[in-house]
Amino acid sequence: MTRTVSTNPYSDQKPGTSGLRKKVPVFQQKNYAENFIQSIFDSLDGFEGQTLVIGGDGRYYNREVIQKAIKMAAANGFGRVLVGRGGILSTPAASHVIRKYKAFGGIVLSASHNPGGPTEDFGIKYNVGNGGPAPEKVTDAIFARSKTIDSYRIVDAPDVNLDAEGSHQVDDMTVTVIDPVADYAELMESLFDFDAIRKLIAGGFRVVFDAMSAVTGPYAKEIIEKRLGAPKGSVMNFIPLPDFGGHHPDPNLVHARALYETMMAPDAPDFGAASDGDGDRNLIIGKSIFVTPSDSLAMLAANAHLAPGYAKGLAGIARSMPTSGAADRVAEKLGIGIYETPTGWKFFGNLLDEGLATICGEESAGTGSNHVREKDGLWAVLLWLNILAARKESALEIARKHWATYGRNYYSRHDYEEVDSDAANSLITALRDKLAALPGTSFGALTVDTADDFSYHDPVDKSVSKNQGIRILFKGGSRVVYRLSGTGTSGATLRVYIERYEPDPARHDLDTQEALADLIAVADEIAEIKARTGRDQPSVIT
Ligand code: VG1
Ligand code: CO
Repeated sequence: MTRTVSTNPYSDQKPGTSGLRKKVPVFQQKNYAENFIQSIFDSLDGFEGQTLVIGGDGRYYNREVIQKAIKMAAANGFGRVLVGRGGILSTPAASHVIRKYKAFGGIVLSASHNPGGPTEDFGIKYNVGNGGPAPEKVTDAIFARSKTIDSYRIVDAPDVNLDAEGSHQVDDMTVTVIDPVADYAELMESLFDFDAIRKLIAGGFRVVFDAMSAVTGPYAKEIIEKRLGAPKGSVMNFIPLPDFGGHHPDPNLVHARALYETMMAPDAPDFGAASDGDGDRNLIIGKSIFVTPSDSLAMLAANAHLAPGYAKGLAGIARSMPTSGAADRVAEKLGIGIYETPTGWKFFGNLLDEGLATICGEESAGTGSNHVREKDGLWAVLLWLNILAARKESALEIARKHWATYGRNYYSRHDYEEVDSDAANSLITALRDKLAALPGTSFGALTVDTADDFSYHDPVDKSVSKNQGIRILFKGGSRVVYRLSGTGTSGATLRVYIERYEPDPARHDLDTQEALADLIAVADEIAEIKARTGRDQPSVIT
């Protein structure tokens, strides 16, 4: 029985870089989740009788919102819901399930790398029929609707048992609880040479994977231990916990410190990796070498043809604007297209759908390809393993040779978290005001060549996205980029991206922060970061 419930709108349901993210108590306000879900449905057309995929990263409040979403989907006229067992679907697995079963779209419940728990973060994002995050015109419509919504629809029905596979009837709609791993694992087997990786591992190559008590645990257990034969224990922290064990499921050098130290020890395993809360990011650490995500994108693109799924070569490479230019050099050598998009995976969808790009990546440890329409953490790990198995060289050797061929893009991101929002906004405004005057100005040995606020013109649908990050490019190719995060939930996070290109192989073994020291100082001088934020140093350096 469908009920129409009257409600009052909230003014703060604007989706950010990747869906709506708020603290759990915000989501627990009366009708808060319902309003947003109904706003999604109200912004879509033609889903009557169609399939909706629902799943999440297992964080606190996941199960409650899944039950609401199922009952609301039934009341709004969907014909079928596919939901992962236990309410689990990693972001890339959800993308694959949407595509494979030709669903109308999907609701993915996640706040990705943000911590989870009763007072931590929760999130809802909507993915469209190609399996990718809703484009801006859809998220704008959802936000507009959320500001005027006055009722939502829901059926009165008992909760669905999410813990056993099988089908149930909820009013006129069928709900099927599916194995969250099976379809995804099969897709991975179709892309990579599992035999070669199995042989590598059987020969004593040691892999460790840290699932960070988040969603990739069940996927990595099945694929890395069961199908590829890595010994039990190779996958660490493999049970998804509602609070991620109290940690940030953010695979970077701060939150995955233990893995980093393991990989730098004299008796280190050969290959270490980690993924984030919802399984779409990756951290790659070879024995004695951390591979920056920007370099990883370039190295994967340069070697992808060694994996069966990419044997025919790549159509093009796409990277977000703040991501280093390392991939550009690979694209140039391969004679293929290179695309520069704003931050956030939603901008890659058109390029992938049109066949313009095959591999995409972001400096924030997201890499993926046209196999789904999301970034994919385990995919990146498996492509690395496939390349290691094919080249029979270590990650360190592969990186060294890559730099010798293409030069090295020293790269680092400095994050200033939970900065006062007004201070952060006025820092950006002041920077914007300075842009026109900067070209030609010198700071020590560095002279500004161009300075702008990045605008993206989508080559496929011709949409324009403005104000996507302040870029300051120096003569010689170094650059600094500033932008405010669109995924945080308290205060503002200022991200500063710093890059310098070094062609000389004799200078490829420098410490990254030292190699970038002059640029880091200039980045502060131009934006007055210390003075305006009151911070002496960044909260996180990656
Ligand atoms: C961050 C990253 C961005 C990524 C986004 C979502 O966004 O910088 O590259 O696409 O998170 O990733 P922002 O706006 O905070 O810089 V995830 O793994 O949170 O879905
Ligand atoms: Co994520």
